[in-house]
Amino acid sequence: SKNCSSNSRGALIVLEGLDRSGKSSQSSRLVSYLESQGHAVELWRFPDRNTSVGQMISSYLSNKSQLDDHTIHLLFSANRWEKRSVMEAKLKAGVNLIVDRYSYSGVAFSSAKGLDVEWCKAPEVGLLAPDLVVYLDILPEKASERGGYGGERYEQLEFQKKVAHCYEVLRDPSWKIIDACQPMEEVEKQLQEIVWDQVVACQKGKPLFN
Ligand code: DGP
Ligand code: NA
Ligand code: NA
Repeated sequence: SKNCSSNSRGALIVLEGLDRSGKSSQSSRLVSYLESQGHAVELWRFPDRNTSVGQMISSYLSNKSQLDDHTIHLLFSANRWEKRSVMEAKLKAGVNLIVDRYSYSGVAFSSAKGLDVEWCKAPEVGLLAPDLVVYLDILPEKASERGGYGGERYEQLEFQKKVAHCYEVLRDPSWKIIDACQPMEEVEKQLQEIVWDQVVACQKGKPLFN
């Protein structure tokens, strides 16, 4: 890896995917696995609905409030910014962070509404760069069959199709793609293999910024 320093730090690992792609259960299984292997690790998710910004987001997602598309976009971004310094401190202290959604959700979901992609990316500049992005790949039709959506604002097939397209545009060759239609245990195993390499690499000390 580039610029190895002597300090070891945690890895910033992001899981992305459509609603009901399995990110939440896979990220918690992954955390249990890494813990069982003796790694310092924490499960994080965005949006983090516990902060006051997060409560505004939660109210918007459950259709209890209406907000302009740009406004909610900036709130999602602010919700990541308000956690940035804590994340940085954890990583520097050697804690691996498994993060359920990050900036890519921000860009994919807002550009799916028709907002300009470059405008959507701008407020994300300066957040910590992930060491690894894993995309849980599922067709929107398959995801919608999984026990139905929970009824939040974005959980609609036609919209999720647009989000899937936006993720395809955002994807770069460094992303690891896992077929999320496989049995849960298979997805879990592949995720463990991909992440294991990354955790070991980061403990050799890759820099936190691009
Ligand atoms: P979740 O708690 O992971 O189910 O996410 C809630 C919903 O919000 C889900 O439909 C994805 C969407 N979402 C997550 N992050 C962002 C973001 O940064 N911007 C926008 N517009 N939507 C997001
Ligand atoms: Na959801
Ligand atoms: Na989730």
